[in-house]
Amino acid sequence: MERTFLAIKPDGVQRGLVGEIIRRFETKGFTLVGLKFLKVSRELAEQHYGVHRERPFFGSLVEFITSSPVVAMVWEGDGVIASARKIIGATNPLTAEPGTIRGDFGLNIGRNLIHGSDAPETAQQEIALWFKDEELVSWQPHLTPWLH
Ligand code: 3AN
Repeated sequence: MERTFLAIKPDGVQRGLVGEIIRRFETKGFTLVGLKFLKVSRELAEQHYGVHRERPFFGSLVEFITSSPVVAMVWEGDGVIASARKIIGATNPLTAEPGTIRGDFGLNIGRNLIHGSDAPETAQQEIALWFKDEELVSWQPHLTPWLH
């Protein structure tokens, strides 16, 4: 079953949107398999955002993500990687569609509330970077078989 890594960034936590954001993935029907609340170290931030190392905003991105706690999560379900990206919305909240998390709550590209893995390879890398195997819980909700 496909898994993706999602993180509610410091702005999402500070604005009291943790419940609202988690609710969107829960009510969609995806399965939560990992969850933790942590202050991100500089080392973890630099590894997570490694692909952006040469971008002009890399320094401020690392400053921001390490500035206050985040909620790190792993969600599971068929097609969850692409679907979560749709639920999250475009990188720039000002152009993100209404109905998406960023479209509904975001104002600023540097404060866009949530991170979601963009492809199967990055999802695997990010899950391994943020979670130990024993922190992930494989389980099946006892609901109708078609709900995943
Ligand atoms: P996404 O999070 O939608 O996958 P990426 O991977 O292009 O977007 O960018 C990673 C993060 O870098 C974004 N979530 C955003 O916080 C930040 N970012 C991207 N572009 C800019 C920019 N032009 N100025 C400031 N921050 C940016």
